[in-house]
Amino acid sequence: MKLKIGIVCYPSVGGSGVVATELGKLLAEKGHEIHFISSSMPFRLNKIYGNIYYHEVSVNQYSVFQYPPYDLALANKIAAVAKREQLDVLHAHYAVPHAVCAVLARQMVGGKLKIVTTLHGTDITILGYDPSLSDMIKFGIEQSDVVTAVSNALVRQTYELLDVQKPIQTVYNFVDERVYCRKDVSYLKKEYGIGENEKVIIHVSNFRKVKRVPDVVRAFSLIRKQLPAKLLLVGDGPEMPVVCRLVRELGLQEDVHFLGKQDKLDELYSISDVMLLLSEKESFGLVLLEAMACGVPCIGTTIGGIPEVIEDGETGFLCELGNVEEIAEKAMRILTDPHLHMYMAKQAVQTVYKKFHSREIVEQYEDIYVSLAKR
Ligand code: GMT
Repeated sequence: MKLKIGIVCYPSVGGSGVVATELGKLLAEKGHEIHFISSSMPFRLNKIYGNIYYHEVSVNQYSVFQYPPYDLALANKIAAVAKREQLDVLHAHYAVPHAVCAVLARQMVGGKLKIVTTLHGTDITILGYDPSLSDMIKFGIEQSDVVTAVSNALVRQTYELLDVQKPIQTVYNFVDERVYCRKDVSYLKKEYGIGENEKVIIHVSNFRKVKRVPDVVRAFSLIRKQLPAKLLLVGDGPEMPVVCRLVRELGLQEDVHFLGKQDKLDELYSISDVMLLLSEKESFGLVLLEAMACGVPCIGTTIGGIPEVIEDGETGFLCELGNVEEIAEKAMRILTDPHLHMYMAKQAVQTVYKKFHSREIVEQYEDIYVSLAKR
């Protein structure tokens, strides 16, 4: 059954936008017609597809409004696209504002639009604590036809925090295995001035406080004292000044590369030996999956959905939040034992294929859409 599917997402760099865009692309490859509705072109929509359409939400600035009415413009756009294109389903990534705007749009088109909402994390783990938004988030969830979350941990947190009655189904994130696989790009090490015998540790995030990037630097500092290594910090965000200062204080300027936002992450993972994601909140940790697909063992905290992605002792290690000694010790185990490294690298790739295969995840979403379209 070929469907017309609307996808509403945040287009900028960030896991939820990446997952939404990759999902749209794979659904289009399976013959569905995809309509992205967003404030700008999703950044991963980097190729032309005959059956992918993009509808931009533009907000006019009127002097009578103190704030531009983005949510209303989005609801209006969803309604217009749903009506004109006869969408079978609308998939909202994030409860606020997207699911709520979808509910409003459904009313505008006469109540027929089917809504799937995917919770990605921040909408629950941060905004869910905000009393000015929590009732609205709950409303968006309860009014959706089907709700999914990207990990079991996020499902549990949503029930605990918002006291919702709606069933929430876990659908894990995925990566495009054709893109995320280990490449022979060893020349890149030379380009970054990294010696043959130096180990490479990588961290990728948006440098928000919850990502605890200073812990990454502190753990690296302990590793660096024991063997020659470089740290690749990929991404940018509000914590960057704090991180730069810490790198200077620890005298690590020569050994830490600040790469900023990067597109070819698969190539950076391909020269990396260990990935660190030491967050205090993380519903899934898409970058872990990306790294694992490229054969990189991962070390993460026992937080949120991370233990569902990293299998402790198999595809990497789990560590207590903030325990940089433990993190460095576990990283050293991987970096100094080639057999363990090889075993974990292999297990990491296998886990991506067994537990998070894009084909199966996309099918799970398709089953949801089809059952709704038939209702
Ligand atoms: O991690 C972020 O700050 C970005 C955020 C987003 O909205 O893209 O990521 C969330 O969604 C990703 C995709 O499902 C997950 O992999 C991230 O774990 C999740 N972030 C948090 O829970 C903090």
